[in-house]
Amino acid sequence: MLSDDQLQDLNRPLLDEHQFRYQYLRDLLARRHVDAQDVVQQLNAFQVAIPSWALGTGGTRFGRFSGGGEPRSLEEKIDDVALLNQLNGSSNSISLHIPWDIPQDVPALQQQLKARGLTIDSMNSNTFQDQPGQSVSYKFGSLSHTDAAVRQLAVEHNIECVRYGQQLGAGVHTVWLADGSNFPGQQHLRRAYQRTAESLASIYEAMPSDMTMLIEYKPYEPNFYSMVIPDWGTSYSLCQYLGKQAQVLVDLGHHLPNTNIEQIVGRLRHFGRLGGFHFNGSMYGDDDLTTGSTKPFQLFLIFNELVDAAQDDTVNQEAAVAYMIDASHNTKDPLEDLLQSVESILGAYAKALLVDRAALHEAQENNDVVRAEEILRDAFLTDVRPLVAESYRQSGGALQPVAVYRAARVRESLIQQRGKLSLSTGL
Ligand SMILES: [Mn+2]
Repeated sequence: MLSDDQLQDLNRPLLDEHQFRYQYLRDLLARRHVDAQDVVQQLNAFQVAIPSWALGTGGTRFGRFSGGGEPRSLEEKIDDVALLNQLNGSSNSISLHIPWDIPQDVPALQQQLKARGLTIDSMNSNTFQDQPGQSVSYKFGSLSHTDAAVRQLAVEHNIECVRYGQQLGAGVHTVWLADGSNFPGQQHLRRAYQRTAESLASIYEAMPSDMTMLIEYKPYEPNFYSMVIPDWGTSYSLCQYLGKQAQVLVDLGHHLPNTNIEQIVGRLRHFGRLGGFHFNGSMYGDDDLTTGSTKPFQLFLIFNELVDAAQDDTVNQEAAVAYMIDASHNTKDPLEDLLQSVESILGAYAKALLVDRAALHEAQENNDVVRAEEILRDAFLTDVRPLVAESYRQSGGALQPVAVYRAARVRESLIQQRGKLSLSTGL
């Protein structure tokens, strides 16, 4: 982390222009009867969890190009998230992946988290690859496998994740399955679903009453003919089968091209089954690009649904939505990418907060298509960067996190400490 003095020194040359731009936007919004400080406060409260696996360079099927200075241990991953949170005030939790992040010393880890002002957000199980010495293989599936011994191993692994989560205070256990088939006839489609439901029930029963199970879906990859949980409908049906503590997780990259994701979000909020998000950017599939880099309007429309539901008394507000980033990059400095991603998310949220909901409702009721669309476009096209920067400032962060990160030469010092070829993920 940077010292407070260092951060203030780096902010100082940026402050004058920031205040000019923020004042202008505040006056502009006041004319529309929007209180800028009110929006900034909601941004201040918004937190998005950082996944441990995004802190290092991700691999592809073809190669991996390390950027250097990557965290070598869970402790160093926590240090990196603490730095991100210091810069943007919006990343105060971390998602762990088991077995990549098995804690060696739980009390010491808890102490480190506390000292850094961080919490563990979610535990993520891994049955998409075999671990060294594993007794049976996940090659043909895990929770859905035809062999009861494989299913048992996968269930036990998930329960192990739940137990680590309990020790570390994680409120969420996330299940994403790679299970499926590559060829027609390979797998009995109904029976694979049934076996998965039963395996999930065994895990669900082992969860404490204050933990949420998030069930993530994905239409293809690594299996290309069928995935056992390919879509939100399947996730939703499994949640219905399991009970109230099961919720659907929407990963933005886990849809077929041109899917109307905002509509899925609206539906799941309506049913009280939207439990979490994995933010990333997608051009074609599970590309894991920077959030907001390719389809910023879609990201805004998703937040528009979330804000609309949050402000609607008829929508069940009980279930909390866990916001997480799920990405892994091959070309960018991972920390710069995460700062960009969080900034895009905050920007989309801020724009959604600017939508004139009463006017939009009226236009919708009157079937005024153009007016309704213009209301959304007006909010989307507002430059909200001063609101986001003000939120950073009020949280004690950097006015421009990426610029400050570079000016502080953070990567260079991490390379000095950790070396050029350090490795952090199991990907
Ligand atoms: Mn995901």
